[in-house]
Amino acid sequence: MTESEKSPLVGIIMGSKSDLPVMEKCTEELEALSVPYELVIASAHRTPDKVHEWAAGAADRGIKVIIAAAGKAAHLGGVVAAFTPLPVVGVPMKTSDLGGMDSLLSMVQMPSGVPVACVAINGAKNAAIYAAQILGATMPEFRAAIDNLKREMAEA
Ligand code: RP5
Repeated sequence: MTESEKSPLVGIIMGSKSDLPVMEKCTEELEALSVPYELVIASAHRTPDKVHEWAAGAADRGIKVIIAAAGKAAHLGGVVAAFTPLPVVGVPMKTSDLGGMDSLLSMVQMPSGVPVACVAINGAKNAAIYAAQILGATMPEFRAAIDNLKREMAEA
C-alpha cells in the first residue's frame, strides 16, 4: 500500500496539473518518510469553490498539515489558510516569465494574522520534510523518520 492509499495526514493542493512534475519530489519524499497524504488539484482563481470545500473540510478529515503549491500570482496558500486552522506550507512554483519570484512574493508576503510558511522556489522536497517535522513534534514515528533522514545525510 502506498502512502497515498492510507488515511492522509498531509493534504497537498496545487493550482494546476502543470505543477505536478515538480510536486512529485514532494510525494516521493512523503513516501520515503512513510507519511500518508492526499493530493488535489484546485486553483484559487479558476476553481475557488473547490478550494474552499477542500480546505474547510481538511481538519475534519484528519489532515494535520497542508502543503499548497502554486505559481504566478500564487494566492492558493493564503486562501487555503483562510479556511483552515491547520498549518499551511507553501511551495512557490518556478515560472517562465519571472522565474518564480512572482510566486514566492505572492506566497510569502502574507498579511499579519494569516501565516503561510514558505519553502524555496520549487522546494517541493523540503515541503515534505517540513510537514513530517510538524507531525514529528507530536507523533514519534515521524520524529524517528526525520532523525533517520538526518543520520543518512550526515553519513553521505
Ligand atoms: C497557477 O498558475 C498554477 O499553480 C500554475 O503554477 C500556474 C500556471 O498554471 P497553468 O496555466 O499551467 O495551468 O495557478
